[in-house]
Amino acid sequence: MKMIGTEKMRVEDCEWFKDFVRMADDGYRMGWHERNGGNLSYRIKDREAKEVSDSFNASVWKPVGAQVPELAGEYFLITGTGKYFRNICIRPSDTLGIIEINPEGDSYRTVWGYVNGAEPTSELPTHLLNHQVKKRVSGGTYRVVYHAHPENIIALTFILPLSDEVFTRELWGMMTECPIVFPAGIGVVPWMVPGGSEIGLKTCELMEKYDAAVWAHHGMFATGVDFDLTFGLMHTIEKSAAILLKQMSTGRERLSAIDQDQFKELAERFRVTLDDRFIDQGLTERI
Ligand code: 2HA
Ligand code: ZN
Repeated sequence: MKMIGTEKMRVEDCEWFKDFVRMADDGYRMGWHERNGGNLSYRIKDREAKEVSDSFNASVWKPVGAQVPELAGEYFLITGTGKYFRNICIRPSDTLGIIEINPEGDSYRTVWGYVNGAEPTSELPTHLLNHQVKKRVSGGTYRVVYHAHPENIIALTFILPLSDEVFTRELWGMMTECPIVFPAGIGVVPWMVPGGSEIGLKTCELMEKYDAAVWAHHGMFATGVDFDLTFGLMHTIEKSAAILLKQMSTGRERLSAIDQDQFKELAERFRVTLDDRFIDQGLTERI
């Protein structure tokens, strides 16, 4: 029977839930989630949370390990700690959970999922701190935070200087669409211990300006309005990193490249603002 207006749904039947599961599975198939590597979270819309609230069963409040007052009362669908991305599509209620943030923004409780007793990802502080920043700077449109371990971008963190300028300049230069896909550039976090608020605070500082941040010798965080844009951003950056590594591996000199004027043409044609510090032609030579 179809009820109008206040229709109640099973979490597993919601489009946003299916899209989350499909994105996680796509990431696994890309090879970005060995073992329990990586994590994914989605800030659920109020209307979507209401539709499934009948299936919520609240557990006890626990500390987030960070202050996220701007996320008070929000619900998140988020991967569980120790869970394998390759199992998400076959065991979603075991590998995923929905959490609610308390009114003070310092604690969370599980309201759905983690049926075998798991907790949210060890990267919960970074996810929530990134959501808080992106919600604020995007006027509430950003909803997805994604962490993966793509091999080419990780490899680059061993051979390029760990700076936003060099990573952005090099990756933009590999594929014409890159400056259009991430016109603000990307940030780089030096090696830090994962899983705490310290790395979360450093990452969310970068998320004030960028949609993606590389974690040296570890992986990458990408954020976006929806699953397509966030997955697409991770995919584009990783592909560009692969092209850079391939051309470096040949040991041959570059005979041509996208030049400064061509970047300007791109910016005009696609109406994006490209920061000059990322298209400094001298930079590549200075590496
Ligand atoms: O194991 O990727 O950074 C999950 C992670 C931690
Ligand atoms: Zn990781």
